[in-house]
Amino acid sequence: MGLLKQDLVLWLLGVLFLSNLLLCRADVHYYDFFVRETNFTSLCNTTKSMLVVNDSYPGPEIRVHRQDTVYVNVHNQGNYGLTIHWHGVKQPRNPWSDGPEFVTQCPIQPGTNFTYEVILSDEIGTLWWHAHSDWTRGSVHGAFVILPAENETYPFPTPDADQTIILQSWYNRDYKELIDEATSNGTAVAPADAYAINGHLGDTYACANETLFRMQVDYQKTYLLRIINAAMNEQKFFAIANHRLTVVAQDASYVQIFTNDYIMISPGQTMDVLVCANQNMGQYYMATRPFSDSAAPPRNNITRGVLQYTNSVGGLNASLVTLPAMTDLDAAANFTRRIKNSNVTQNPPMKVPMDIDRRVYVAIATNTLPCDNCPIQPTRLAASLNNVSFDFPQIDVLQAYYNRSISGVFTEDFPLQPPVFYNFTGDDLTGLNRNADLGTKAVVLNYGEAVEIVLQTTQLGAGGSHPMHLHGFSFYWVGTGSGNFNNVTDPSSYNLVDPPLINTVHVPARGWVAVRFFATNPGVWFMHCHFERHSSWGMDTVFIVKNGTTVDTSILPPPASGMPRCSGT
Ligand SMILES: [Cu+2]
Repeated sequence: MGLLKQDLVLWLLGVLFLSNLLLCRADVHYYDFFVRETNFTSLCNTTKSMLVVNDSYPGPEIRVHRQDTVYVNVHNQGNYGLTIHWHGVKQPRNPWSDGPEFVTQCPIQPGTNFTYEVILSDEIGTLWWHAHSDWTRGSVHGAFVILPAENETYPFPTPDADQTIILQSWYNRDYKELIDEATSNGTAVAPADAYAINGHLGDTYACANETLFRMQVDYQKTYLLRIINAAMNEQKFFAIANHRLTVVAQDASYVQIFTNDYIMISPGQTMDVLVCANQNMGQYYMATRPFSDSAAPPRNNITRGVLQYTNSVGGLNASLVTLPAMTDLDAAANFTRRIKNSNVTQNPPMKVPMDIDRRVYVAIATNTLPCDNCPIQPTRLAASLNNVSFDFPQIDVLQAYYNRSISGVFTEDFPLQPPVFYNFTGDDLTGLNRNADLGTKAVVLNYGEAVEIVLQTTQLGAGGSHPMHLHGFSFYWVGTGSGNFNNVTDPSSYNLVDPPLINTVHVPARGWVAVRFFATNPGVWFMHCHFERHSSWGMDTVFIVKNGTTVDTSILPPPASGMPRCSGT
């Protein structure tokens, strides 16, 4: 089926949309990222050496316009190899610069550098960048702000200023040490010690010497908050005392504007939110705490910052800021279901596949695997998609796929449905075998195919929801429901009119979501849970989109200067 007549019309509209934007000059920007260990002190004077970019936590902000191209030269001055990913940038035809370690590249080794070519297309608003190797993204991350193109306006009154708000997890120990130790023991990394807003832990922790993040505002001005959930394993509620939050975009795509007292944001997601400084001039807390529906919840800490009116007098009133309880499922669901795609002209025309060529039904689970070398117990924790626990190869999948002379790196047989059907969302799964199969398996899609992925949570292991992220695409989130997905009756409940266009979807506990997209970006694209512990355990897979029939629908050649070398090649 692929692209039908109706899709052709939409495609032409899309070309017009992009060429309109291109009438103005698309700029090229150059950034240098120096990645090195820097000392930071927090929580009762714990000093730790942390790998960061340009000595800052969070790292430097990239700030460009729509359709620009960005070159980032990453100089690895640290002690181990790493990669960087440009989260939510679709990188048309250019998987070479996408970043996930051993999926599209091998790590940039210490003492070497690699220049990423980050190609923007229709993204608008806020995205972010982060390391994509082991747990290093805990400290190696920053905002990626995409302003309207020169001849383009916001689909709402232009805000007076903007402010990036990055929600983070803080560990007293080194991120790499933590995951290396947990991996060799077959155990879980302990929950984060604290949470931070823009690197500040705030005033709720045991030691009173923590700094508060302060955002200065002028009375009656409107601010665009660019909120990024960079936390490792925690979905987050966020609110500001006395101030309502007006959501205008998610994952670099405009949404139908709505106002709420709080937001719920999953790791990997970004939200653009307007806040008007229209209250009595004073100081107001902003606050964040986790949302969790898992049997293995994170710490229920609140971290606070301050919204501070210029020339205000008087102290802070802690009682004014209210957040939903950590386990408030309704608060999370009620917020998330309000997000709808907007038909403003600043969004690309909606191209929701009405008929699909391929459905991939994916059961998400946490598992255990036998472990002969584990010192504590003879099993290790694992996770899987359709019972395949992703085994990271030693040579990246992209290189092996592009250069067919390398074999044995991956196979093309990721199961298109769960190998065993059981009551995925049932309570008593005690009799089930919790083993998974290790493998490096990909789904291969034809260029232009209309794809539906149905993501199904299971109660195997700790259960709970998962923020599932796909590289190389934004997809339409067309459906969600509780219980086990029914492929006959559930599609009738889909929203094919105004589904949000996002890159990370919240898959609810004891339920499912359906997402759709056209496979028009040839390349090798990672899909994984954005809870770092789950991704480390194997809750990942790879989508390979084959080339189309023309040069313009085929993968770009690798960079002339070469890719980072894999060991042994
Ligand atoms: Cu997960």
